[in-house]
Amino acid sequence: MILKQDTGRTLNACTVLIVDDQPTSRLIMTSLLEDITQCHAVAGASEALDYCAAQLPDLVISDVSMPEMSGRQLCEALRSNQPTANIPVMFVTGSDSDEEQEKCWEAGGVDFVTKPINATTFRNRVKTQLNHKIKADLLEQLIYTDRLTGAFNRHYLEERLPFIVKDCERESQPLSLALLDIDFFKQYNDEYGHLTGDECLCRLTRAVNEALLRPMDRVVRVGGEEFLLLMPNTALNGAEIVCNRVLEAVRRLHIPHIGSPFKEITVSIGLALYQTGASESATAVIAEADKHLYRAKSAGRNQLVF
Ligand code: GH3
Ligand code: MG
Ligand code: MG
Ligand code: MG
Repeated sequence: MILKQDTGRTLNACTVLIVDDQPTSRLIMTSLLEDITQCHAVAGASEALDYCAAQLPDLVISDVSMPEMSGRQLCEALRSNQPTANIPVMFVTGSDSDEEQEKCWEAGGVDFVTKPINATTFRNRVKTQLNHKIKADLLEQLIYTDRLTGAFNRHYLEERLPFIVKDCERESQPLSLALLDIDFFKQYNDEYGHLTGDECLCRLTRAVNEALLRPMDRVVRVGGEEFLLLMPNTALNGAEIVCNRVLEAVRRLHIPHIGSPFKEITVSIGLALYQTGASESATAVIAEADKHLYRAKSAGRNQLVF
C-alpha cells in the first residue's frame, strides 16, 4: 500500500493555543472558537512554550502584557527555535498604542486584535490564519517529502542538514548518519515488476520510520532505493542499536524475493558519526557512511558496517 500524504486537513482538526493571564479572557476566546477548532488555554508564556514544543499547535493566540514574560517575548522565543519557528502568533490585547502594535508585528506576529473582541471579526481572522497554516503545511510537505514513500527528500536534506548540524554543534551533541540500501533490488524489480517494487519501497520506508526511536530522527530518500538516516543527539553505540533494529524490522516484513540468497527483502547499512568540533564536515561523514555501506555489500549484504 502506498503511504497516503496528509492533504485534506480541516479546521476542526487544527489546534489553537490561547495564552492569557486573565481567566475570563481565556474563557471568552475559548468559547468563541471551540466550535471551529481544538482549543487549549494556558495562563502564561513559559507554559505556552512547553505546550508548543510538545504539541506544535497550528496557531498561538496570545495576550501581550503578562506578568512573567510578555506575548512579544513568547513570539520571539517561538521564532528563534526551529521546530516552533513556523507557528503563527496572533496578538490580542487591551493596549492598542501604535508603538505597542509595531513591536508586535516586528516580533513576527501575523495578526493583531484589540479587546474588547468583536466576535465575528475574531472568529473569521482565526479561520483565515488556520486556512493559511493548512496551506503552508501542505506546501512544506510537497517541497520536502518524496511523493512515493512519504520520506523526506534530497531537497529537505540540502536545506535542513546545515541547521541540524548547527543544533548539534550548539548542544555539543553527536550526530549519527547511516546510509541504507536495499539488497538486490534490481532483481526484485525484474522478477516482480516495478509496481511491486514501488510498494516494497513504501512498506520498507514505514518499517524504517517505525524502527527509529526519537521524534528528531529522520528518514531521507536520497536515491531510488537508498535512504539516509539522520539521528541527532545520538552517539555511535546508540546508533548501532537503532540500525540493528532497522535491519531486523526489514527482515520481519518477510517480503519474498526469490532472486536473493536470503529469499526475502533485506537491506545493508553503513554508519558513521559526525562529532562536534571535528574538522570533518557532515558531507564527508556521509561519504564515510557510503564507504561502510560498500563494505557491508561486499561482505555479503543484509548487515551493518560502521
Ligand atoms: P545491491 O544489493 O548491490 O544494492 O544491488 P541492487 O540491485 O539493489 O543495486 P542497483 O543499484 O544495481 O539497483 C538499484 C535498483 O533500484 C535499480 C532500479 O531498478 C531500482 N529502483 C530505483 N528507484 C526505484 C523506484 O522508485 N521504484 C522501483 N520500483 N525501483 C527502483
Ligand atoms: Mg494580560
Ligand atoms: Mg541496492
Ligand atoms: Mg543503490
